[in-house]
Amino acid sequence: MKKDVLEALKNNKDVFISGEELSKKIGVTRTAVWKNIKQLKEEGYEIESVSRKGYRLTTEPDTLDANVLEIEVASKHIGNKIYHFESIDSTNTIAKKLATEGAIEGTIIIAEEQSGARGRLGRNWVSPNGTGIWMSMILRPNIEPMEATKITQITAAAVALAIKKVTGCDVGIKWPNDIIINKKKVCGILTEMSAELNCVNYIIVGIGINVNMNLLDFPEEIRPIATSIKSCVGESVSRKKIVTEILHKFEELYLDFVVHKNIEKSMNICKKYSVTLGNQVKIKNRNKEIIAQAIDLTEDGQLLIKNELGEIEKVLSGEVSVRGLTDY
Ligand code: BTX
Repeated sequence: MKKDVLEALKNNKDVFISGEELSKKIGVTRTAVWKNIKQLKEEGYEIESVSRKGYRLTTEPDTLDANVLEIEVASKHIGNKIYHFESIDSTNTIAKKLATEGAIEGTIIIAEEQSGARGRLGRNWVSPNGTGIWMSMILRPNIEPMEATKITQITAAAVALAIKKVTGCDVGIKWPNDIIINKKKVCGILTEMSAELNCVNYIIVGIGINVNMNLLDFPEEIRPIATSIKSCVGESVSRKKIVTEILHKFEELYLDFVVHKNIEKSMNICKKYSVTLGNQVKIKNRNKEIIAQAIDLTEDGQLLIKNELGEIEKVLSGEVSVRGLTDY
């Protein structure tokens, strides 16, 4: 019911809506309306109440509350169900649990803070309270397990476009899973999968974005390699707007891939924003380390490199540093 009251207020932003109108619209008593307004105010919404005129929403907090996000995203597919947590260990872990219990494709798990967030290969991901976007998406694409790398590329394309659109920041995609600003990491993507030999049960895509942190909010050891959107823009930015834009862009690119089997649009975005292509890269894979020239991305989301012997090789995954273009 709180969601209905909020939705009615948001749809009438900056104009008054009477308690009576609200109660009729939502089908509850005026006392119930009043109670919900009180609760919304406690959550940080600024709602003006004037007798004989009613209520008017003036300012919204930058919360990632599920009710608000569901209204904003208004999605048919990605974001059709949103779970919001104040503090959890990892949105990917919760997403896996929900996926195992049957959660539908498009379900989003988002948290204000993570205490045990994961990066690739068991590394950790710093996720302080209220300043970032820490979220996971549950997907159930009808694809071969080998194709999961494409999902990471689709996500990178969606995140890069969304950050660019909402903030105007100059973003780059460092293959395969980082978004960078000013040579530093602003976002990491972690794709995890449950699959049989030739079919995918579900894919969890975890997205971590540093939005409103100051440099000193990062632990000392990652300060040289991490940045935030706030550091780029110079002021705090609405996390809600970024999340909404990511989910819209992702839905468009993802459906293009799973419904129309078209990955070209996403790969073109990845190529356009790539900071990897055309540069000399160092690739660490297990115990091997090679220096090579990054020349292209394949339709499968793999990196094509030319090694020191002039041979062309495909790289499926690995730790990549781009010489001179990223600080890590
Ligand atoms: P990655 O393995 O590519 O990057 C992890 C490395 O990045 C760390 O070892 C550290 O050096 C650095 N790092 C850690 N935290 C940050 C940060 N906040 N900003 C910049 N650099 C950092 C990248 O893995 C994938 C990260 C995915 C995180 C999301 S958050 C939502 C979801 N839940 C979850 O547990 N993981 C994902």
